[in-house]
Amino acid sequence: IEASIPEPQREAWLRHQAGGFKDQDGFEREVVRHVETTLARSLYNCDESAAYSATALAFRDRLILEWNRTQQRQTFADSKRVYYLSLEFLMGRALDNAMLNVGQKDLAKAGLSDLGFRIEDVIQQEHDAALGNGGLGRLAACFLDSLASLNYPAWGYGLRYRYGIFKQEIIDGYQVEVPDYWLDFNPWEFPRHDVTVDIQFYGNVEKKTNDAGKTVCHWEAGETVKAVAYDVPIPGYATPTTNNLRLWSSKAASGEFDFQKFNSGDYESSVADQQRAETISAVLYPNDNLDRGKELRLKQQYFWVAASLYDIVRRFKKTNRSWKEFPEQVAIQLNDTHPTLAIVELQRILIDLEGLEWDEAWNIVVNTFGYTNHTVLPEALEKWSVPLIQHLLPRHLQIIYDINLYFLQTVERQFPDDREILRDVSIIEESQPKMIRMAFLAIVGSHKVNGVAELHSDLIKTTIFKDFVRIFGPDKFTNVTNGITPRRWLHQANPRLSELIASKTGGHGFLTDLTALNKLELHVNDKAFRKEWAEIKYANKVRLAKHIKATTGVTVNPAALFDVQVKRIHEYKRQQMNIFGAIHRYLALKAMTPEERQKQLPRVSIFGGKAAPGYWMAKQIIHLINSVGAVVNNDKEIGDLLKVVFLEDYNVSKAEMIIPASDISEHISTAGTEASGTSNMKFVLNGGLIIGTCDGANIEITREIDESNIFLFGHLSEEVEELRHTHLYGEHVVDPKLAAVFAEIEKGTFGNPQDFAGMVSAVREHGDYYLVSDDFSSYVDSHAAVDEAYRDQEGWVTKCITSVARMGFFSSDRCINEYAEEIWNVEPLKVEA
Ligand code: Z2T
Repeated sequence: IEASIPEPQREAWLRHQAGGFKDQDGFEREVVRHVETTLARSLYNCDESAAYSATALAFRDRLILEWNRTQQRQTFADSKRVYYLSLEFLMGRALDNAMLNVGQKDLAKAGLSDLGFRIEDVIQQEHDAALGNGGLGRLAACFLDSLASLNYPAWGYGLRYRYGIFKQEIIDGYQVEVPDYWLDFNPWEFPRHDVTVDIQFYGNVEKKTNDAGKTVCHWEAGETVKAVAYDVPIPGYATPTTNNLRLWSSKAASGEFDFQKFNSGDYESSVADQQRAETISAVLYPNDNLDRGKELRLKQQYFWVAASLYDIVRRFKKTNRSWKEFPEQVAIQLNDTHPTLAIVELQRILIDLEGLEWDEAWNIVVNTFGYTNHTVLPEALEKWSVPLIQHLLPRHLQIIYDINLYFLQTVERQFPDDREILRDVSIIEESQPKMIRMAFLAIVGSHKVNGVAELHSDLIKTTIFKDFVRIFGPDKFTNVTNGITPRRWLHQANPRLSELIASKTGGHGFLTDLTALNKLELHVNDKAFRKEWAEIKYANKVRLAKHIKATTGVTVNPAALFDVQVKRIHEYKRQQMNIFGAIHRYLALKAMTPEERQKQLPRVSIFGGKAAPGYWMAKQIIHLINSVGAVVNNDKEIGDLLKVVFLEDYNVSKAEMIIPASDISEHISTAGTEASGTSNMKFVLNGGLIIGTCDGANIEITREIDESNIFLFGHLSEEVEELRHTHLYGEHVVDPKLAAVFAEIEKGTFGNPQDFAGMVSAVREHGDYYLVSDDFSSYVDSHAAVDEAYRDQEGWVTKCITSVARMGFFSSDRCINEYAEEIWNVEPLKVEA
């Protein structure tokens, strides 16, 4: 709008507007042009990597045109927008997704083949965009896909980390972390050097009188850092809508300290300042479900939040509306408490910079924000120390105190004789030092709070947030059960299955309305269909077997039952119980006669996942898995009957290969600890069954697919507290089968028992907080039931097809529509196809 082409010249402009390629020939021409000019190579030195780069650039050109049109259309329509604030976006690869979403993968496949390449190999060249830890970050990525596919005017806001989640290597059975420098060649981002925001830190606050004679607070910065926008286009599936993900990168603010020092000869310290500024967006914190309270992390949070809000407010101001209309134009969703400072920042903008009265400003703030909680684990609930906030963000601390004061005053009026509730719900915890409870601040500053699966949403209302339900009433709290995008997690990851489903359900409509999968139930007895279904699973297992051979050297039989647990390594997710179970199976096999052994079902126990670098117990679990594998996989007596493998560097693109190859996957968290889980949905959607506890979304999956199609075991969340109490204060007897496993570990069968002493003593001596012993025998029984069911191959296939047919509920499209209706009050922007 500021610098557009004058009317008379627009016609010429429009005549020359790039069109992107339209057919295979046009695509090939673009690829060759990019190889020869953009990449400065030729047909004599074009390898797969160059073919990838050129293909990506050709598709990027295409995306960019729709992206521009989408932004123009959304600006012109001037309707309410959604802003999804997330510190993590676990995007994975972009090329395959872009080709499928714009409907030109077949064309590209033919074009690349004509130029001498296999599209699968070209796709594999891309480095994952891994700006996230696990479920929370991948959920944000699925949401972006659904928002665009459903034509919602929506932006994601995040940080452009120079280093994403570390690359995991397994060396001598131990995890080693290698930095993930992913920006060498990234065609999917567009630097916007003209879109920058100065972000201030430290300094002090002064009271000043403004032009209207009112006293206002003025925050004098101690340090300023520049935020530079990098935009990533997000194409919707089968729609022209291409939304924007804006990632902020930190740079030294020019003119601040660098040039002064440079001129005075202090070059080195100028460079040091520059590097310090760039450190803010340098690295993703690699913790999943853990808060470590580091100052740099707080700087990241404020940097990102302040830049995003400045951007959002700037866009709103261009519409010349009155402030009270802000919540009718803007919905901001907080992905966990990481962006909670946005609440304080918006209040600061409104009262300090825009001159609104407190109450009017606060109304706007509360109506703008929604907060999603992703965990009840106490160690993951964010708290920031008051002295730290005082130092870094002095004005924000004052505002937080005021928010708390007004909040507690209303609570006091509501519950006049209850002293305890004031202490319990105070945003400030009266500890030494005082701490700010970010979840409480997020609740007070939002109009809706949601959990991510039914059990989880009930739990937050009855445990960690129960007092807030009394204060605000139950309607402020709601549930939105997580979902996954069927585009990536079925169509892209499992193309053959997607085609087979399309052939039986009347086309690819299920990709935009996943409930259409229910038509599959009509074909469950169709012989040819069942046969092809089984063949596809087998082919996916063959592909995984090749990967296992290539990366671990272990030969596995693709006809064996593939038993998969891939997710972040965490005690609450109980990979330790899984590996103890594998040891139990090994001991049982060893105790059998050769005749008995011959009757057993071969099994491959497959693990994958990263441990946070500072999580000692998680690393010990990885080491035990590898140590058990080293023994079992080389035991001649056992042969194919049991293999144990750990796949290194589990990430989104590996998930796309592993998940379609699973027969049974493990979702076995201690009841009440896994908020939802989302890989459980991906496995079932790909025709695998699950063994799991009554936790998170497993419960709703069971409700949808029927309990006859899932292997549930273990104690219920209501029982957990009492069991933990008994372990500590009553008598605690370790399950005898588990005791035998411990005895074997302590005999040294899997290497030095000292290496695994922590895992054993956590159960035996330290109260077994995660109830491994309590659930062990039902876990083992449940695995026996899995074996039994798998022997009946026909029955197994029936279970798988029936389950897939009933998974329609778990699309992230359903999930996003629920957010849009119940929390954001936004509507899709209709587009002509
Ligand atoms: C995370 O991945 C999750 C929760 C967190 O709480 C943090 C991280 Cl990094 C602070 C996961 C949950 O553990 C998982 O159950 C859930 O499915 C996922 O978020 C998405 O909601």
